[in-house]
Amino acid sequence: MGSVNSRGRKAEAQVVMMGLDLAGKTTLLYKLKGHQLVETLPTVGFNVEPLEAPGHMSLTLWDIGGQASLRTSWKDYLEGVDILVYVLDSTDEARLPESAAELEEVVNDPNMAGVPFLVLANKQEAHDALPLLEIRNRLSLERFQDHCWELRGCSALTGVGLPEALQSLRSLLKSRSCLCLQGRASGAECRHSKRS
Ligand code: G3D
Repeated sequence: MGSVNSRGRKAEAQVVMMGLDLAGKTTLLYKLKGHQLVETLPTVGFNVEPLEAPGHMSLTLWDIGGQASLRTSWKDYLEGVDILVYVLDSTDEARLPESAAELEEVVNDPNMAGVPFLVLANKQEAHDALPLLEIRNRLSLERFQDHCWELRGCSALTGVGLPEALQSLRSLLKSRSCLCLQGRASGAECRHSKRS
């Protein structure tokens, strides 16, 4: 994965989106692309789209199918990844433990060493969405001390939170090359930056 420009730096950041099926990954991908809402079908394999994001950020977004039968191949998409976006359905309390277990498995993959990740708690506009703080606690995000990460709420349906999610992507991508400072915030955003 990845292409290199004349300065020897990656011209496009490779962004892999994972999460359980029905979390809203495909909806998110096409909303970010500025498309009208599309009727989604379960992703068999992956969807991939280039995205020019604000701040001259060129991304290649990989939306990887999240059905249980496809999750064994998730690790195949992690080689050369620049950042992981892990999407979860904030209304699916029943599958939160399953989602947390899959996140742990992915983050602990050797290809994820030093790779930051962004957790997007999707469907936040729904009346039964779990609050961000509760999601942070239920995912035990604090245990991922060896990675820079952020948690953000969003709605792929309405687009609320997506500009902020892109900002997080930008700062997490920068964190790969910069000295990180320890920092946390609560409310709309939770963040952990690895101490180098
Ligand atoms: P996936 O790619 O992670 O499997 P999809 O998920 O993008 O296919 O979305 C699964 C379902 O969740 C879709 O509903 C989609 O419309 C819905 N969805 C996606 N994002 C949001 C959101 O932010 N809010 C709400 N309320 N729903 C969302 P259907 O009914 O087509 O299965």
